Amino acid sequence: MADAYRFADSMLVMGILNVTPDSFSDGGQFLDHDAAISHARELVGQGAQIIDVGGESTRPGAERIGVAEELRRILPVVRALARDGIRVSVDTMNAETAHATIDAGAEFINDVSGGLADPDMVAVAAGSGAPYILSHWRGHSVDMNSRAHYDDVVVDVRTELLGRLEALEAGGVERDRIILDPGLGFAKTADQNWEILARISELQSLGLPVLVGASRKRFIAALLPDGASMTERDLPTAVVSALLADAGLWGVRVHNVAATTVALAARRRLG
Ligand code: PMM
Repeated sequence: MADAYRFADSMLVMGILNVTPDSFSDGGQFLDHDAAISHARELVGQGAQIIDVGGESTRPGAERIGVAEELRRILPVVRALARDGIRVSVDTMNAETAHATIDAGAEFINDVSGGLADPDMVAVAAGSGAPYILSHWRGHSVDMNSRAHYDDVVVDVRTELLGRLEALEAGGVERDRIILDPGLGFAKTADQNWEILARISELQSLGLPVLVGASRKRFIAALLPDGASMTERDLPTAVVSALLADAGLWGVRVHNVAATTVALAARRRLG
């Protein structure tokens, strides 16, 4: 993998910046561009090495928005962060958005659909030269829960990721700029998410860096008492981050960067 995005000595922490009115855990908080930019700076101060900027919610049941609205939400934010020297990934399923934000200084394409949602994405990823985060995905959020049927979730996710990896390579995205992500919560039940985490080495055995996004998701919330707040999900998220660091993961994508940074610091002292 190219040195520019290898984080060899420790696990990378990617801070989430959802510039959306409706994301499940932080929707509406950072819709204002200035609020979004200052939150990103705060996350960097807390230890995030990359800020993942998204303008379209993928919460279960979410409706799609158009590219114009997505770009209106995120493009000025991406531009401002890149100008600050902050490494940005763009969380989008749209080729046009990926193209415009890479032009504006984003460094990574984070496509939760693994190139399946937009037929032009593979070509844009190929032409951009940018590292591409390839997630496991079976369909849009509006009905993804009905697609959570697997013989063996880890084997099936691995096989489907491998299929997309081959398609991306055939389309001109070199293997050494692909990062794999099991897409926790995307067409997966709570038990399936835990199974994937427990057997993450089976995905790592494909020989590519692996990123995981467990932060604040419902299967994490299920560890807490009923009625626990969204921010209470940050403690179990941080614990999972530390355990994944033990597994040699490339990175975690989290909302509360400070909590994960502290968990990783504790792990380092023990390691
Ligand atoms: N999850 C969400 C959005 N983007 N990107 C990657 N690479 N992996 C994920 O698991 C992932 C993602 C949904 O969560 P959010 O609404 O909190 O951003």
